[in-house]
Amino acid sequence: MADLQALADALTKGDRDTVTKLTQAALDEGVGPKEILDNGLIAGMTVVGRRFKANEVYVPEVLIAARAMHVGMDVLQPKLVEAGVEPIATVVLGTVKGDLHDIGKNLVGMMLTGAGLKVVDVGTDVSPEKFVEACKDSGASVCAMSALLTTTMPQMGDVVKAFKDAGASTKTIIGGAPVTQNYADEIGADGYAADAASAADVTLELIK
Ligand code: B1M
Repeated sequence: MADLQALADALTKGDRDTVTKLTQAALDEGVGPKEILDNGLIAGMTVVGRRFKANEVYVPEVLIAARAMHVGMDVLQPKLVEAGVEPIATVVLGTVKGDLHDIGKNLVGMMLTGAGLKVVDVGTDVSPEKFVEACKDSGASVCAMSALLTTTMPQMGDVVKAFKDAGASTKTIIGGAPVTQNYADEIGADGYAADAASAADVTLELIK
């Protein structure tokens, strides 16, 4: 019988072979792709996120688990498309203009994907215009921004303003080492998260 708990456990360990094998086995047994996604892959990634937040695991473990999530998704994706399963929401994610730091942003992307969201990663050094355009083009309901430099943080305010000026209802979430909740309040961002796992939690709250 398909063991989705074993699949989730294998993902938390970053065991790619077992993730591939158990995802395929569950499909072969007729388990729905959405159930495998929710109770296997996302369940595993949620555990990784919780452990990361609690400092029980660190960046390398998250990267390894995310790679296992990717191989599972490779098996599952065609079946999800066939079954017409849509992602919960689309999130545009990028590092703001003038800023090239992308390690934290990439972790945020992995956690968002792990939470069942579709992520459109627009990279680093992203201008306010590009954020707005990418959200419009992809139909994203959330724009997620990362900044690691005190000098680039003000760009986040410019992006929030650009959405307001465009009359867009897109929610904004910000984070990065120098960013705080106070700063998010100051610039009128809808959400702030201190780490990648919290970014997924806050984003899910924003789209509720
Ligand atoms: Co840079 N750098 N760097 N750097 N760099 C810092 C950030 C710095 C603190 C180092 C220092 O001086 N102690 C300092 C910033 C000072 C400041 O402004 N307060 C600094 C500087 C000054 C610079 C340059 C200006 C140096 C120079 O050239 N003179 C330059 C700027 C280049 C540019 O961006 N235009 C520069 C360049 C670089 C490298 C290219 C060499 C490299 C980046 C490589 C890359 O990203 N591909 C680099 C690195 C690696 C760092 C440090 C050492 C590590 C950053 C990192 O990846 N951390 C950093 C010092 C430090 O932090 N110890 C430093 C690991 C990562 C997992 O954490 O990104 O914080 P972090 O992400 C966290 C959270 O912040 C959060 O989740 C993640 C984990 O859960 N988070 C979000 C991040 N984004 C989020 C978004 C969210 C929510 C949460 O919602 C959307």
